This record gives sequence, structure tokens and C-alpha cells, in this order.
Amino acid sequence: MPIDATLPYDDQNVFAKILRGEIPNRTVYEDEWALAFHDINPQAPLHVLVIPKGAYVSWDDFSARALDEEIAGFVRAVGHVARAHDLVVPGYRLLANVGGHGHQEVPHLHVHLFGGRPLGPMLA
Ligand code: DGP
Repeated sequence: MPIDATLPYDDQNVFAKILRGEIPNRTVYEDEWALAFHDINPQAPLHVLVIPKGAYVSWDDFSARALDEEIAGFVRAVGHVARAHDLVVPGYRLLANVGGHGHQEVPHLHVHLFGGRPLGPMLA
């Protein structure tokens, strides 16, 4: 079920539990600002989720409330993960679902990084 992205942050969401180490994950990258790990239900040969360490519900919440250094750190982490997987030459796709129409299911901001095959045109 998609979430209501205007609700306050719920620290019991599954990605908050992953950040606290309460649920296992397959980490591909971690730094001060971000954690990147394999999606549990991959839609491409490489399907990684990159999440900020801070408590933000969605892209909207993050872009409105996060400090510039958090935003910079997170964006750099996403780019680092793509480069570390040699995705720049073949190309890749980034996606952030927000709220109901965006079909966001986990109420902690996450950017999907897809790669490893031609992804075709973007489908709405
Ligand atoms: P979205 O619809 O954008 O909120 O996508 C949520 C993604 O999170 C979906 O692709 C599946 C993934 N996911 C949900 N629960 C878990 C989990 O416990 N571990 C991992 N690694 N991924 C999860």
C-alpha cells in the first residue's frame, strides 16, 4: 500500500530498522550520510536502494528540511554507488517514488538505482 508522505516520520519503518541494524541487508556502500543496499525484490540485474541516514519520509521532506550538507552528502553517495558499479558508461536509472500517486511504500526516503541492462523508455 502506498504511504501518505505528509505524515510524520515513523521510526518503526523497515528502513529505519535497517539503519539501526535490526533487520539484515546486503550493503553495497555506507558513509556518514547514506546507506546503499540491494533491494529485496530486484527489478534489474543491479537494483540498489540509497537512503539518507537522517529521518526523512520522502524526497519532499528531505528537500524541504535537510541541511545542505546532508543533501550534498546523499547526492554524492548516489553518484558514488553508480560509479563503483561501473554504470556510467552503459548508463543507469534513478527513481524516487513519493506518496500515493508515486506509489511509495516505505516511509523513509529512498532512491532506486537500476542498472545492468537496457531499461527501456520510462513508463509512467
Ligand atoms: P517504493 O515503492 O519506492 O517505496 O519501494 C520500496 C522498495 O523497498 C521495494 O522495491 C522493495 C524494497 N524493500 C521493502 N522492504 C525491504 C527490506 O526489508 N529490505 C530490502 N532490502 N528492501 C526492501
